[in-house]
Amino acid sequence: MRTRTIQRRDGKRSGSLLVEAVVAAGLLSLFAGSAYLAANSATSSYRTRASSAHLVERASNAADEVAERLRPVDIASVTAVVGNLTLAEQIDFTRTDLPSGNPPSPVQSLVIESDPYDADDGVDNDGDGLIDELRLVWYENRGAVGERSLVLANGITEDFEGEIVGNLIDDNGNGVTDERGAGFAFADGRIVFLISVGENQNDRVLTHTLARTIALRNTP
Ligand SMILES: [Ca+2]
Ligand SMILES: [Ca+2]
Ligand SMILES: [Ca+2]
Ligand SMILES: [Ca+2]
Repeated sequence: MRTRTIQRRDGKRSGSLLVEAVVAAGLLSLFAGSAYLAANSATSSYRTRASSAHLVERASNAADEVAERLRPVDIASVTAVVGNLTLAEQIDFTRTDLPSGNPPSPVQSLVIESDPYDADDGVDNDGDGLIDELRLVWYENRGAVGERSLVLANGITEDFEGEIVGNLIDDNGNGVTDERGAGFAFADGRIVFLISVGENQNDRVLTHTLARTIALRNTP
């Protein structure tokens, strides 16, 4: 069973300023030298400690949903809201490929957020075997009139596979420190979507991790 450190969140989220920034500069430099990206230049699954076809499908479906929404997008329209100063846990973007004369494209967002049925308290509140799990949600006009949303993935592990969040150590050696269970990185005009999903099977928490590099509309 996966072991966890659960007394590590104190103040972390409240102290993590949501800094909106143009994507390329900071995160690109963060990931450019990463051995992780070097080993994952294309779609890949790796470090599967224990898995199942169902878990593989869940991770793959989530990546498909992200890729479908990002491929038509101009990278220049993407901004990242950096939640934990490692992987971006929210990206906002608009469509710029629509015919002229159309109304302005609404702002879309892809957000990694807490599962509303399992508060961030170190307890498995909903009894599904995962503690404080996350989910991936697509929004249109988030927080504004006419907001629409769709949950794209549930059961994202709180921490990325092999990582313990909050100890300032890159436990899994992927070049990123204290990353949570899913997020977005940027490299060479592409977006890298990373996700660890988990589920309880016979009182064992199985996990599967996937990284997918997505070329956007104007990626060279
Ligand atoms: Ca909880
Ligand atoms: Ca849970
Ligand atoms: Ca790491
Ligand atoms: Ca760590």
